[in-house]
Amino acid sequence: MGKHTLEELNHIQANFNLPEKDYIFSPLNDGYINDTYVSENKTPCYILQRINHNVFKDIEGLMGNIDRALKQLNGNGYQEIDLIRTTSGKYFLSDNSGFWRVMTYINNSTAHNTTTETKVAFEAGRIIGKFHLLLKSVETNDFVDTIAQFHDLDLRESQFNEALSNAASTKLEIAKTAIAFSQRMLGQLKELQTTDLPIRICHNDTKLNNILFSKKTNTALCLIDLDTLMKGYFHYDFGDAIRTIVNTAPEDEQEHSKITFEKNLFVAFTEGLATNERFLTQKEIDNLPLGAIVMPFLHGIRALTDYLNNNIYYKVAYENQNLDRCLSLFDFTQKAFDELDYMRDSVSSLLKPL
Ligand code: GN1
Ligand code: MG
Repeated sequence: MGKHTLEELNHIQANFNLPEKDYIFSPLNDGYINDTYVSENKTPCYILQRINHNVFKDIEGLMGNIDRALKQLNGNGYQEIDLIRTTSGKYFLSDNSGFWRVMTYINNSTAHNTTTETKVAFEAGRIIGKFHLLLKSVETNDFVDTIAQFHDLDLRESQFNEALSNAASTKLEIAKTAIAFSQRMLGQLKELQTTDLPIRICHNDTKLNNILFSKKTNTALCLIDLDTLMKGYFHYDFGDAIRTIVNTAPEDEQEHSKITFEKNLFVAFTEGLATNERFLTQKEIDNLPLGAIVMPFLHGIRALTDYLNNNIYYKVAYENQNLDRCLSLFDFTQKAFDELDYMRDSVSSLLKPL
C-alpha cells in the first residue's frame, strides 16, 4: 500500500467532495517526489496525491497555478482533468499528514516510461505543442514559481559546487568521471547559451511518462503532473521530452550501450509538434537542439549533486541510484551533443516559425 494505510487514505479522501466512500487504492510508484495513489474500484476513478512540501514550499500558489491552467487545458484534442474540491471548497487538504489533492483519473489511459514507436513519439510532440497553444495567451505573471530557478543552469552549477565542497572524499572518488564531465559540459554549454527568448507557461517536466495516452489507440490525451507548471522557455519542454523519448532506455539505465539517440523518434516527435498551428519564433526553433542537450545534462547534474549530498532530495530505491541516473543522463547528453548538427538540420526543415 505504499507509505499510507487504506484507512488513512480513505480518511483523507473523505474530506473531498466525492459522493461515494470506501475506495481501494493502489500506489503509483513512478515519481521521485510525491506519493501518488489511484482508486480504481469505483467509477469514476480518482488520483489521490500527497504533495511533497519539502520540495514545493508554496502549495497554495502551486494549486492556484494548476487551477488556472486547467481552465485552459481542455477541448480540441486535449482531454480535461478536473480538480476535486474539499468539503470546505479548497483544492487541497492540509492536515497533520501533509498536503493532499484529488483529481479525476482518465479511464483507459496509460503512460509509457520509454518507447520505440514513432506513433508514440509523434503523439507526444503533438500534445506538447497543443498544451503550449492552449496556454499561449495566459498572463504569465499570474503564475507563481513553484520552485525558483528550477531549470537555471547557473543555480544548478552553484548547488553542485557547494555539494562538491561538502562531499565525503570516497564519494568524490567514486563520482570522479561524472564530476569531470560536469565541469567540461558546463563550460561548453555556457558558450552556446542564448538570451532574449520569449517567456511562456511551461510544464517543466515533460518526460514521456507525464503524458497520458489512450490504451486503445495510443493517441496522446493530455499532460499530467502539473506541479512545476510555471514560467519557462519552450526548449525546456522540448528537451525534457527528447531526453525520455529519443533515448529508448530508462533514465537510470546502467548499461550505456543501451542508451541511444534514435533519429527516427526525434523526427517523429518534431513532426508531431509541427502539426499544431505555428507558435514558435525563429529564435526558439533555433534553440531547440540546445534544449535537447541542456535538459538531460541539468537532470544529470541535479542527480549528481543529490548523490554527493547523500540523497536528500530525490526518493531513491537504492544507495547509488542518483549516481546511476547521473551517469546515464550524462551518457545521453553526450550522445545528443554528437547529434547537434543533425538536430539543427531537422528542426529547421520540419518547424516553421510564426
Ligand atoms: C522529478 O517525481 P517526478 O518524476 O515527477 C523531478 C523532475 C525530473 C524527474 C525525473 C520537482 O519528477 O524534474 O524530471 O524527477 N521533479 C522535481 O528525473 O524535482
Ligand atoms: Mg514531476
